[in-house]
Amino acid sequence: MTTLLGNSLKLLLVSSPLGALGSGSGGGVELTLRNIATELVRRGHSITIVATQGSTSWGMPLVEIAGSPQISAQTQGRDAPTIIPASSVLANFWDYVRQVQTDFDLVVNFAYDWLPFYLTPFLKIPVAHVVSMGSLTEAMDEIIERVAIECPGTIGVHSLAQAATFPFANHCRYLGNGIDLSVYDFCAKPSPWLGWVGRIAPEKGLEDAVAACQLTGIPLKIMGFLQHKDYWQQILQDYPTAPIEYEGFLSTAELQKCLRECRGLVMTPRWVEAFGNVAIEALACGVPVIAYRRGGLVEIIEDEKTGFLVEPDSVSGLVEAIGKLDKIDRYACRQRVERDYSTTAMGDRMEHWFQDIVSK
Ligand code: HBI
Repeated sequence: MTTLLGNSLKLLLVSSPLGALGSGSGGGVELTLRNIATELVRRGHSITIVATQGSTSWGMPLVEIAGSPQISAQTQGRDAPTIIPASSVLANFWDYVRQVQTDFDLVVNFAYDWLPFYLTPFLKIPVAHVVSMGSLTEAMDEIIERVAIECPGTIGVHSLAQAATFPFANHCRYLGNGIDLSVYDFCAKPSPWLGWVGRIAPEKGLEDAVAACQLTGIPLKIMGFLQHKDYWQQILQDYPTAPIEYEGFLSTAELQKCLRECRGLVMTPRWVEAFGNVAIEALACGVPVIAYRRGGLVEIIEDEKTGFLVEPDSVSGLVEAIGKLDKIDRYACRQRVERDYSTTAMGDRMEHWFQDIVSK
């Protein structure tokens, strides 16, 4: 079987060890892995997904592995030690990879964890690492840099801003990201409310979006995985009269049905978002994005054209941008995603990357 760029590859995609694919606990990586896998199958490559027991694989070949999940990397301090729990699902993932590696051309690692990077030189086949976050700990920076130098061209990042957080920025391969535009319906005439989408956790800064809606009186629909219950309760206590509604953790189809109707999406990251999948999902529906000028979002949103980039952590900046939403041409938002973030555009970047690694 040959594909656009040569013969088809046998790819082993190893998921994030946080929780089951489809549960939301893996955050943006779940959508990223799904879109990459689906697009590469469409291009004639063969895919096998390794993920935690209870995962969905959207109809693609899946190997479910049991074991204890990793602690979320962004909850650790910069000097956090590498922790591997008893009966670690991550260690079980890579035991499996070692056993079957000769049946594949390339492993694609989606875990932001020390072990897959450390094991890379021990394996017989190459590993392409899709790094899902910016710099978080010394131990991760050190082990990713070692692989970046020993296995040149195998460290993939979603944005230049994310690469810039690492001391080895110039060793990173830009991947961007991509979504299947056919599942996002353009909406020309929005409803009056605003949207906020993401894991409900401190690094996502939801309280600022709630504060801005309290000030403007514009209702806010909140969608996403309720990861941090105390954090959510604190917001409800601090803003008892804010016009907010929690819609729950939604499937992509349900998410876009609600998201597309929003006048605008508000993104309030406290940290360097490696990319901002939610931003391209909103833009695909014609929804302008108001975001703090931070991380990968700066490369996605064109200020005053497809949304507004706001002074980081400035609620008044959010309020001012909300007042200007009607200036944005909603169709320009859709066109931006069609140009750079379709699964075709992303698939080209991934296919070139994988072929470059395998041909070395
Ligand atoms: N933490 N330890 C660890 N491993 C991951 O793969 C990981 C994580 N935290 C968050 C995360 N992945 C995903 O939500 C990324 O999409 C951000």
